[in-house]
Amino acid sequence: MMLLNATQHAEFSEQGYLLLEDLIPDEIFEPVIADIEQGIERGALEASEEHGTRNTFAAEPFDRRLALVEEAFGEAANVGRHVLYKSLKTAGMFGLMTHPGLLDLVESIIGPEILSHPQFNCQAKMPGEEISKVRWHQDLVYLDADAEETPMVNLWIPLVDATEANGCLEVISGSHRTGLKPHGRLGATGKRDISDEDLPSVSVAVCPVRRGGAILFHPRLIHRSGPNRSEKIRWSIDIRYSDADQPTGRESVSGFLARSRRRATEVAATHLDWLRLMEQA
Ligand SMILES: O=C(O)CCC(=O)C(=O)O
Repeated sequence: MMLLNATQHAEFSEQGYLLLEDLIPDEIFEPVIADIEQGIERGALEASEEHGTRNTFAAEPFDRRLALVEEAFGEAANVGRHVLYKSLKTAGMFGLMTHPGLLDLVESIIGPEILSHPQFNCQAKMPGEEISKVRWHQDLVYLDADAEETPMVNLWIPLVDATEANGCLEVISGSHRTGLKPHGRLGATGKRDISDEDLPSVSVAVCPVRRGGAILFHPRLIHRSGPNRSEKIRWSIDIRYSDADQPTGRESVSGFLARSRRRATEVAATHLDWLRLMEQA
């Protein structure tokens, strides 16, 4: 079992995050990336047919393809709709969410009754961005207030190397101990942000992380991601886990039981169980 050691526990309590390298093997990423490629293929095929071509840019590399497809067919074609944000409910994604190496770490923070939380995202941060679209925020504000005390932990997982140049995560170390801040709403995007005067005056940690690594962080940690000034897409997945016996703050959407001692027979075995729960919710 890969548990956090005492030093990592102390660091997590103090800083509100941990940068972990070499946590997720390639064989876990490959099916996720294959699922994303398949979703892009579907979207690109639909868009290309409308444009009278059948070019889906299939030979392009993963970290360029969606950008090229959007350039060809326009953002309005929404080619990424089958994979972005909460669309990726696939076997590959389920394999990542239930990777024992991740669940062991999660268990050492929130205990053995683990719900894969309904709030998750697959994000493509597009190249050539001058201003980041993800500003300072705390993830907990996106959940109903009844989840404020629910033991919960977040994981941010890059599918490509995340660097300062392509907009890796930035965090305010220790900010999870400074309370929930007021958040405004950013125009029509639905995204929330904290204004500069409400930010604690502590230093910002820029957190580059190579593919295979992840950032484990507290749901109250103030974080953002920088602009993507590179020429490639910064793909990432963010997921959360919460104590399965406590409110998720998203009662209308279902997560799935990822590990449990008390309710072992209810643990989701495949992504089909997850889909079934989503339909029932
Ligand atoms: O992926 C990003 O750019 C930002 C992710 C984020 O803010 C989150 O995981 O809450």
